[in-house]
Amino acid sequence: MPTHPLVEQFQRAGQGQVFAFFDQLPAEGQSRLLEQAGEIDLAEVDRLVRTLVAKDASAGVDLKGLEPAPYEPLPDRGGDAKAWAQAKTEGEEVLRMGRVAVFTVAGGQGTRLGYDGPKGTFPVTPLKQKPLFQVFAEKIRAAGVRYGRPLHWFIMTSHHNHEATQAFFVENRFFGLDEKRVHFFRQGRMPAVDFAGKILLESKDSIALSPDGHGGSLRALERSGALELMAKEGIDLISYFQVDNPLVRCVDPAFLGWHRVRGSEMSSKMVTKAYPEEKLGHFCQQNGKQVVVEYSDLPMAMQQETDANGKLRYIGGSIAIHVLDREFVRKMSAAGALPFHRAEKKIPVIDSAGNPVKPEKANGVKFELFVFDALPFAKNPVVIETRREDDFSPVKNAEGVDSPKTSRDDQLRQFARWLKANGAAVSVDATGLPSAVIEVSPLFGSDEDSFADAWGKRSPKPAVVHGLYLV
Ligand code: UD2
Repeated sequence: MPTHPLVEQFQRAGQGQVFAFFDQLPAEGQSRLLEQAGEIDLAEVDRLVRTLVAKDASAGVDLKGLEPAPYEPLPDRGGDAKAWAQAKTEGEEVLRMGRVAVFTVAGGQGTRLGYDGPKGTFPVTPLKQKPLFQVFAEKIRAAGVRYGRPLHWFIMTSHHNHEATQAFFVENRFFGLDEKRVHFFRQGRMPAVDFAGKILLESKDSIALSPDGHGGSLRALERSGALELMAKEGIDLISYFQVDNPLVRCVDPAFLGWHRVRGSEMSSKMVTKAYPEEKLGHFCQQNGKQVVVEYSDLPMAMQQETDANGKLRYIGGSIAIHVLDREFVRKMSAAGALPFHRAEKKIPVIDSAGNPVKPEKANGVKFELFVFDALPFAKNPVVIETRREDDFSPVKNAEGVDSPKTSRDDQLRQFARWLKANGAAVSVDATGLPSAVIEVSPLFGSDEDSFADAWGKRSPKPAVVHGLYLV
């Protein structure tokens, strides 16, 4: 039987081991392996092995000339109130014109949370235990009503959770959204290699493949036809956020407005870091370009540096909320546009006899793309400050920081704050945490403004708020 052309290509590239058990496999296994092999760009793998795995590959991030990036502070923290107001007006305008799509990256595996299903299905709200996806869906529905244009929502999944994610939406009738405006697509995968650069097998008929990182979203948006669809629908702005953060404003007029006013191709939100070791990327600039340096890449001494007033010098923490121009995404979706990062991992493999091995220590390298690596290529990138309590309280760990408990408490604080700001009596502790369990449905109010409008129209209003669900 002639050798399959793909097998020959792998052999020529020095990756013939991928097909070591091919002849022993039933037809089904053979086609599975061939299909997976067909996903792999051998030239890309070869380049990554030379630049990121080989002994002489340059290690670490270049810190030469690194400085903190400038940002637009909030009006009550020294920012220009008029410019913020103008930005908000501009943002409301693009929302009314239907030029904005929402985009959630939801391909991660929730390993740290110890949760098995897609992370978006994790229950997060204090009273109704709504899952993350429902919180976003309702915010998106509410924004559609507020601005008179229903929004399209794109959700990036991974091979691992694609079916389960879609099924969850079907079971829940898309949480009231028009299903024609909810679009799912899978992110790409990358093969893991051993320290000699050889692609690893997970089983005889399956390559050790893993998601290509949230930066893979840019090429997945293009490959899936999402950008095409946006162009047809007159959408040129993409509101990007991560699946783990129930406080996020899925669309934020002021943020969209800053992006427009500045002629930015990719904009970002920052919070001031709560403490030096906080696990956030840092907004920096280097040789006139904006960059994000991940927490693991910025030496602790630099993370701890302070200015003359004792304020952290690298204060701008990235919370992974961006606005991207559609055409900028198209440009950045080209192969090789974004750099890959390497991560040494314990990768379950098979040995040369085909027996499964669960390694005790890192046995190989995975490759990942990060979305913020597009920033240095963006024209006029702008960073705006946001209040953590308005935009960021992720669910990442089972316990401790960024856990279901901290996120629930932050949601409760937000609901209490909105109520108090509008004259309701809510008893709270010194941290603003209410003693009663309150929940505000995004369909009632999803930010300060929409809440104030809805509360203003509410009649009768409770004078004192004990337990409450507002919908
Ligand atoms: C990310 C940022 C960090 C900070 C923090 C805020 C990186 C490397 N670090 O840290 O700087 O902004 O978020 O919360 O980004 N995802 C995919 N596909 C993938 C990998 C991830 O869709 O292949 C999604 C995942 O579902 C999640 C998001 O990307 O929504 C973040 O991924 P993470 O949990 O790996 O990032 P984290 O918390 O280390």
